[in-house]
Amino acid sequence: MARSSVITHPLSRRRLLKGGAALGIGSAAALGLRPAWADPWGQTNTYAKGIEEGPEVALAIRRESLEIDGQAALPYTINGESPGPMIRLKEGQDAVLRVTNLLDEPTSIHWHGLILPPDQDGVPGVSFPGIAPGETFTYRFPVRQNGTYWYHSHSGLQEQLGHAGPLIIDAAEREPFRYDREHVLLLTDWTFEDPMTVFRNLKTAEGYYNFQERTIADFFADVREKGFAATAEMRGMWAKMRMSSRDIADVTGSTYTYLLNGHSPEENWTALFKAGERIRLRVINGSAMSYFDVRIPGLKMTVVAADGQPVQPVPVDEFRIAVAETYDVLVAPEDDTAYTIFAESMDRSGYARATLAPREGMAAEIPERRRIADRGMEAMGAHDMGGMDHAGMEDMNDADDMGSMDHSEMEGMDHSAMEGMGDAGGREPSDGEDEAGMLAPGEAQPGSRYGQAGIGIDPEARRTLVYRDLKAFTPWPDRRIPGRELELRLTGNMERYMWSFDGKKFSEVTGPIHFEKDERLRLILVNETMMEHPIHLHGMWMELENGQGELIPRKHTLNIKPGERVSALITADAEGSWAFHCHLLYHMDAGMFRVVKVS
Ligand SMILES: [Cu+2]
Repeated sequence: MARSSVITHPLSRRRLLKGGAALGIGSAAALGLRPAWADPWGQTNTYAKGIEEGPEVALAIRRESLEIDGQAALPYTINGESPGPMIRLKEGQDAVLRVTNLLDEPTSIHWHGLILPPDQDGVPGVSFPGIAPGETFTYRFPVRQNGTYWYHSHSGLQEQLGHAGPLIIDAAEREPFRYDREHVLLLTDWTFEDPMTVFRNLKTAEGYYNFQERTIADFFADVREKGFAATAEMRGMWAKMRMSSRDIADVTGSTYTYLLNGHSPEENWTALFKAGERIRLRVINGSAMSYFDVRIPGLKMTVVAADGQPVQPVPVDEFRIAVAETYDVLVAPEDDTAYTIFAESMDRSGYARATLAPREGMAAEIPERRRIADRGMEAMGAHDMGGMDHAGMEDMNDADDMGSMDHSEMEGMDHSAMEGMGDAGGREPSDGEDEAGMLAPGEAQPGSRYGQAGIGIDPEARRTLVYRDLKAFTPWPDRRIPGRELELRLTGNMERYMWSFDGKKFSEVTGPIHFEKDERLRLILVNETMMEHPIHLHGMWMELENGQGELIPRKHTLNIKPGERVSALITADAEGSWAFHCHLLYHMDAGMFRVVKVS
């Protein structure tokens, strides 16, 4: 196997094949048969795969031949497109979504991030039986929110092969920001392999897609740098954990072609603008397994929403988007020039790319890819720090935080009030903390690293979004102090490719996780593995306790870094059964899945 190909350029082989494909597009254009995504202006340019306007939408699911990156492929399609069209709804509508299964296997659509009745959530075996071949299932629900979301299959591994699309909900009232034009940017990871083969490969050979193992040469380089004892100790530690220090992602660019709106980096989908406009980019990570670091060299991006919910503006140069998250950013290009939208996979094995340009056919420079990050002690965070609060230590260095104040002096005091997050309802300092031994609502858990973007990000290189930046505009309605804490460990065995909660795969658990109807609880997630996991709760928001007190952001998907301990507040107001899982597709399938029952 050509092991070096992933490190040099995963597309070099395909580039050779591209000539023919480019000709194909050219001749189609000559015949007036330009593909829809090539249409530069008008609505089709908002998103490359067309729009289905609500409130009534009909979707047909097929498996059919399409070209992806210029090669013959057999994706799942939604109304003939893969990934599927954008569904556009309005807040306040009653959505009617008719999904017809034209496959010879069951299917489903889950509306990711939407608050809706449990039988409309689209998870086979939890919300409904699924959609049988030949059947049409009609989803009906009131649209009670707005923002950038997405939809995808919740059946088997279908999502890996393009069974996903954007779901945009226009706000009933003015949003807290304005813009002149918008583009949807849907990131996916495509493979020409059968996803079942990918899964089998992961189960039979650890690191099958990971050709970035450290070599014996690296070992001696480490010895020179750190000395023999330290190096041997480090190596021993990795061996004991049956992990490689370079397992950043378990499926990589060696099989994946990273797509932006269904198009490969070489196809270079172009999002158009006029100089001086303010543009809203709705970025969705609809990947099965890939995190991306997104930036547009030459443009500042202002983050204005996370997971569909507005946040106070955060100007950044780059943001990491976990699988299943969405971010809305504003950019304001002043010049009549092209910019590269660059989404580098977290493991640096490849990238997705598009161009933001005033005219078609333009391109800007593609940035150099960063080196593969190494999961050293730093990346392991709280685990190695012997219970030390890494995040707390980091807070101290932050100018905008508490300056030189010592947190230990604040014992027993009301942190949220101290940090100017607003009132804490005038309650006594000891409230919550002493009686129940709990942190004040909104306080960051010891062991969290909300001030860090994560592995492979150099905070000195550019301003990168971190979870602690996310701040709501107003407090969320339920101000109750959580009545209890529920702790779940994220567990796994990389070598056997088993992923689980509390050491138990979904097939091994006897019943659902119980939330008491209408209770307010704190969910604590402790990542005991060496990988990031994007944890998704259906049916209810999770208010991420990122240290912003009353103004903590609410999310549907939380990225938990290796070794990290994070928490979220939940109002269990959605009676019924809901899926709760890691959104890495193969982790979910391997058992990192639970049912939450609210009753
Ligand atoms: Cu996972």
